[in-house]
Amino acid sequence: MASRLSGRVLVAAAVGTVAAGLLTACTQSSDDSDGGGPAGSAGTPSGTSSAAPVPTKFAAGDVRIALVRQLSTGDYFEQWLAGAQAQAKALGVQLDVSSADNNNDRQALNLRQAVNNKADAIIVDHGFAETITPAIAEAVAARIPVVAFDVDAGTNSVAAIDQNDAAIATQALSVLKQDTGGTAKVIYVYVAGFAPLDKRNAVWEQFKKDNAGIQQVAKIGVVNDNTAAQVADQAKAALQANPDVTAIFAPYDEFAKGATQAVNELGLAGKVKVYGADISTADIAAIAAPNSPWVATSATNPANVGAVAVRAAALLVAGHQVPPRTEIPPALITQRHLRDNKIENIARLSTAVPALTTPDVLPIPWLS
Ligand code: SR1
Repeated sequence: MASRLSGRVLVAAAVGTVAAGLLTACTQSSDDSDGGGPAGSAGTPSGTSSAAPVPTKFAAGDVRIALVRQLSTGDYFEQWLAGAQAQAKALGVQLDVSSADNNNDRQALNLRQAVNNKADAIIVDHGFAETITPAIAEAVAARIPVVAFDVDAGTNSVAAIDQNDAAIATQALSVLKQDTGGTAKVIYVYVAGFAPLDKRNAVWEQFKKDNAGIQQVAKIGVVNDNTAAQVADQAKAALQANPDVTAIFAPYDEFAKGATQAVNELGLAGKVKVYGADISTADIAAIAAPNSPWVATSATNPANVGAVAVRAAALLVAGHQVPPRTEIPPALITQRHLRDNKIENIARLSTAVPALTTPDVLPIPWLS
């Protein structure tokens, strides 16, 4: 099984990359002609050899992009921000970051503030549709280019960027099915309202319909500053109430960390396996640890996704067209693959699975 799964890691990622590259339809671009005009080779930022002239506004270091976040704690969100900041630095743009710490009203307020401050572009990172869509509509009405990551923007007038959440759930569940033979009592970790989790949930609902032997015996979940620890408590209670459980589907790494902790603390690692989503260096350590119950995860590289979002915003500022929807494909990462290849951190994983890095998705023509 090990080599078959290793092969699938690469195949799944490669297919998704092609899909992302096939997007051709285009959406809004900025009306700001300052951003689109070339500056000539004198404006080339240091460290780059420009294939295209650097737009004037970028050469002048005059571009401000607001990043309006719903959440910021946890490995995923920290890595995503690091990738966004590195890309912003490479482009010479100022990235103004706000986080609402899961306070949805505050996120809408932060977005309105970015509009009032006349940001050159706004990236909305997660958010609940009910609170964020009116504020996004105001940004669009103010003719500010908007990039919407992992959020239902309620309009086609933004550039949407997502991970392929259906593939994330499908890849993790394919291993669950393989390991259990399609018959298992399962604890499911889910919180409604987060667009990526809702999309993964749709796959789980269909998976249960398609696999009569899969029985969800408990649904748990919380998203806050202490997600992993609180999911661990919930998972422990659910495992104790359902001693015949053999699998936990936890499609967010904070969920999977909590589920893993619960299984370990109850001494059930030989019996209950965890199927997750996302990846980080800490997650790799948790998955590859001796006797770890966390056996598979499906993930993109969050830093890469953050970089793609900033490139989308920069392209719009420069007057380039960006596809209305860009989907970043995930790769399936198994415990066996990590152990066999002695992968201990994200850097090694990125080398082993090159498709996790997608410089070809929304490339910047003036940046080599
Ligand atoms: C609470 S939403 C968490 C998810 O957002 C990103 O899409 C990550 O993949 C994470 O699983």
